[in-house]
Amino acid sequence: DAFSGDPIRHPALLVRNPKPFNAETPPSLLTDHFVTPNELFFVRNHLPVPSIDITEHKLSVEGLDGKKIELSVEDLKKKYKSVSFNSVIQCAGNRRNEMNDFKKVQGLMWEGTAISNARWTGVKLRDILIDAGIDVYDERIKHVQFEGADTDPEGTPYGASIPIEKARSNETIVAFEMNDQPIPPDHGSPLRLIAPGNVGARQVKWLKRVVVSEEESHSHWQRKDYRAFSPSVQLGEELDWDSVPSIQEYPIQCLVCVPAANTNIEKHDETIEVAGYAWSGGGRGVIRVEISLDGGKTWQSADLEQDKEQDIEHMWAWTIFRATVKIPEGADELQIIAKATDRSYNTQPETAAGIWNVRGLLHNAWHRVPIKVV
Ligand code: MTE
Ligand code: MO
Repeated sequence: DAFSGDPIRHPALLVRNPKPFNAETPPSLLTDHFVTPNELFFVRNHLPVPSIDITEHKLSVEGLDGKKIELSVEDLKKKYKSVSFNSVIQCAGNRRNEMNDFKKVQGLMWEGTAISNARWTGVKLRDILIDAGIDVYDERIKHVQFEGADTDPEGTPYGASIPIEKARSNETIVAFEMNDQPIPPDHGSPLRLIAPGNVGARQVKWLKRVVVSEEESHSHWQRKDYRAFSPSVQLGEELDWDSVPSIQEYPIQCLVCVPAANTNIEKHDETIEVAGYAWSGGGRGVIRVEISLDGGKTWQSADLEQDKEQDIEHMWAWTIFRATVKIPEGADELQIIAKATDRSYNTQPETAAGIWNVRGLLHNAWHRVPIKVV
C-alpha cells in the first residue's frame, strides 16, 4: 500500500477520497477561526504523502543554462529574510458538486469547503532565484516550474508552474511554517510554494525542485488538468487541452457555511444568523458580501472581518462575513443567497449556466442555502 506512510488525520475532516487523501473542513468549523487550525485545514493530495528526512531534504534551483544550487531547509532560514502573512489555499474544484447538480461534470465531488486560510512563513522565491545567479528580468524566462517530492508509481513527481511575473513578485515565497509550526506532512513538510491568490494546484507541496523556463511545466496537472473549457464542450468529448490556458488566479468566490442546507428554523424566529467566507484571487480584496432572501430582488450587506495587515490590493487572506437577516413573515421555505464583489468589481454569476465546464472547475455561482420553516 503506497499510502501506508500517510499521516494520521483529524477525525472531523470530511473525507471525499481516502487514497489519495482528499478531505474538506466541516463548514460549521470553518468560520470559527480566521486562521484555520493546521489539523482542520482541507487536504488535496494527488499522490501518497512522501516520506522525507527533513535534515537531508534539499531544494534544487536551476537557471536556463542548467546551472543549479542546492539548499537545505536550514540554509533557507539562515540565508534569506523571512516573511509571514495569511493566505488562502482553495482548490480549483471547490463547489464542484453544485456544478454537477446543474449538469454532470467529471472530478472529485468537493462540496464548498475545499478552502482554508493559514499564516505562512518563508523566504521570497525572488531572493532564492537571484542567489542562484538567475536574472529574474531575463526576457527568455516566462515561467517558473516546480516539482514536489511526491511521485506516481512510474516515479513522475507532482509539478506545476506560475508565470515569472508572479514568481519574482514580492508575495511569492517558499514557506517552511504554517501557523507558526513546521508545515505538517499533509501540507508539504518541510517546504511548500506559496503563490498567494493563485489556485491551490500551483502551490506545490513537498517542494524539491525549482526551474526557470521559457515553457510551462510539462506536468499532467499543468497541461492536462486544471483548465476550464467553454460550456459548449461536452462530457465525453475529446478535450483539446492546448486550446485553453492553465488556471492561475482564482475568480471571486463566497459561500454560506452557517446555517447548513436544510436547517429547520421555527415559525416564530424573527432573524437568522448567517456566516461564511469570501475570497478573490490576485490579491483583489473583497469589498462587499450581500445576502438575499427573496431570490435576488433585494440584498442586505454582511459585516466583514478582514486581515488588518493587508490592503485591498494585496488581500491574500479571506474575508469572514456575518449577517443577522430578518425572516420574511409567513414563509414556509427560505433560500439564503450570498454573493461577493471584489476590488475589481467582479461579482459572482447568478447561476452555473454560463460557467459550466466539463471538469467542474472554478464554480462560483451565487451560493444558495435552502432552509425550512417548521
Ligand atoms: N503539491 C504536491 N506536491 N502534490 C499535490 O498533490 N495538490 C495541489 C496543491 N499542491 C498537490 C500539491 C492541489 S490541487 C491543491 S488544491 C493544494 O495543494 C491543496 O493544498 P492543501 O492540501 O495544503 O490544502
Ligand atoms: Mo486542487
